[in-house]
Amino acid sequence: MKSKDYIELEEKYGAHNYHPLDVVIERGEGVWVYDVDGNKYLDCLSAYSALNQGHVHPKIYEALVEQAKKVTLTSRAFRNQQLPLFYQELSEMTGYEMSLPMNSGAEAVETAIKLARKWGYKVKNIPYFESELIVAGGNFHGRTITIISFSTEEYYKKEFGPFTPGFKTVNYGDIKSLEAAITSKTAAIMLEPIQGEGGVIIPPSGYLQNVQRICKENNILFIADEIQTGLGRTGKLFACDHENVRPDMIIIGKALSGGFYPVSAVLADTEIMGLFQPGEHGSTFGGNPLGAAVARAALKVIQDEKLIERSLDLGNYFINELRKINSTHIKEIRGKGLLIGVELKSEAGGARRFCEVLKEKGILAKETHDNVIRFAPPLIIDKETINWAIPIIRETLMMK
Ligand code: IF1
Repeated sequence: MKSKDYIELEEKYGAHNYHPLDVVIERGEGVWVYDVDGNKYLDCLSAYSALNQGHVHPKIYEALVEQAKKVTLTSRAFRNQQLPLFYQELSEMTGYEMSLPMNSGAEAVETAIKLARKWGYKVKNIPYFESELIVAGGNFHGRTITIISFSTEEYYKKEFGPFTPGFKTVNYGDIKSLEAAITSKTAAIMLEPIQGEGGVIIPPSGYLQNVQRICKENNILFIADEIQTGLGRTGKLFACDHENVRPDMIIIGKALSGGFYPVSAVLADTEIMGLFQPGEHGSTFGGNPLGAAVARAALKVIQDEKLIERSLDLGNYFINELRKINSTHIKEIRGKGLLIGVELKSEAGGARRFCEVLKEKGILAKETHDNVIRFAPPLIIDKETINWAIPIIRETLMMK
């Protein structure tokens, strides 16, 4: 079967909730993927940062296979051998005393919201059912009903109400707007330290520090959604580390399993995480031994291969090379580490057409919000490969 046959099948039998580029990937290795017609591409999306360690990393693969031979799922009704080691290693790596494993990012976000609400009632003494959570305009935290309830993107929510109450939106990057939204019932503020889906939006320098300060002054929890920005993507373990900020809770997912298997988690200290009581929260698959083994290996790869340092160095290099491209289409290039957005002017005709051409030339990148091309290759990428990609990106951005 050729690409077009697979595409036909997919369009016929699958829900049309996506509009993917027409590349049918058969195999991936490191930073490269291969389609069913034998073409080779550089993956500059990394499954939205889930593939920081690259495709089919041999060490993570080995961990997956070894664990799959033994036991894959116990449920949390029983204990398993992998989970305690995962907890310990995650804690040692991140400096948070405890964690709670889930599967998808959205589930971990929901978990953090539940925990923040509980903290609001038990610790802050907010009257029951009156807790408020502050979020930012332009956010992306997932697709569940509660999460889309506080999306500011019409398209994600318009036809899916009624919505979950208890959320207030402030302007991202604007401290005054945050201050104005706080009441005695505010339990938490939840933010992405860089908005990925929003178009690689980096808040003004000092913003995260100010958020942290205001949270402390007002007895509010600071929750950072680092599902996309965490685990080395921006050149630090967490994007909050760029401002030396330590949120009360951090949510991670995506690269936590190096793309093999959905594993997400909420990180917090005992004082907060300790509030959950048996039976109040859970998941059939969350914390399963296969996922835990995969995540342990994925974290080890980040450390052993110094992917955080790589991301910082090569990210700087990549951005500088992109900045040398003298295309009239470019409005702004921004990024941290290997999370890079090239924003095009509105008259450029949309980012999608450039992504289509990049694909033809062997680079997979995805537009976000009409006018931004996101470049976020696996963190294992090397300078040579960036040097290969730059002329292609230049050529593409120079087209009429
Ligand atoms: C899709 C976007 C990226 C996330 C942050 C939570 C989640 C995500 C900061 C939810 C997920 C995804 C989902 C994916 C595309 C992708 C995405 F364009 F949609 F917004 F990365 F930029 N917090 N992001 O970025 O995690 O439940 O999906 O595991 O196709 O919806 P999830």
